[in-house]
Amino acid sequence: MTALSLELAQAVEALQEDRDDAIVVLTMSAIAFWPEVSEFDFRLVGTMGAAASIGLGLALGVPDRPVWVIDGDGSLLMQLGVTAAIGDAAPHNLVHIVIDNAIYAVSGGQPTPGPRNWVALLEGAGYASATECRTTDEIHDAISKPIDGPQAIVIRCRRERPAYPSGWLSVRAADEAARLRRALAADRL
Ligand SMILES: Cc1ncc(C[n+]2csc(CCOP(=O)(O)OP(=O)(O)O)c2C)c(N)n1
Repeated sequence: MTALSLELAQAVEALQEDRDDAIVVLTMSAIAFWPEVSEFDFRLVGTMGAAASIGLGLALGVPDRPVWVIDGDGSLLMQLGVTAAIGDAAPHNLVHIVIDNAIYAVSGGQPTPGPRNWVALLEGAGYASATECRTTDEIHDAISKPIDGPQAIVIRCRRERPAYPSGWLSVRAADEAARLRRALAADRL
């Protein structure tokens, strides 16, 4: 098995290149390296594990747009039950992207108790498909597939704590929710 070489920032930049008209809920390190914030983004700082629940609600409420959740492996593990809820509700437009760097990077780099096989776990929860990516080409390839049922993309990154830009944590969930609500309301006029 080759060593993992993909940097988290590279993975996140590759994702933004392909976001098109998706609503994107992102949490943890992904927020720090998301190149440009759109009115259709919801950045969740803290509340570990809630990003996927918020994304599930959005996917059900806005069925005509793709909804992406960019999650951390540690965060998802904190509220793994949401995967069964996603499998059960089966929103056709949800893409659950798990950034698996095998650590809790934000809180200092402690190892996460990652599952042996994320793909099997997410398929077992009822996702229509689950794909593992280790390069930006694999990410573009996985994202370009038509969404049909909840889709999981697990991105295996280097196990390292990135150098965070200053001030990246100053994001308020209430502001994020208000901006996204305004954008969705304007979109429906
Ligand atoms: C319930 C709870 N426990 C612990 C924390 C402290 N904490 C904040 S961020 C974080 C790590 C998040 O890890 P992960 O989701 O894998 O994302 P990464 O930091 O690797 O980007 C932890 C443990 C928290 N916010 N909430």
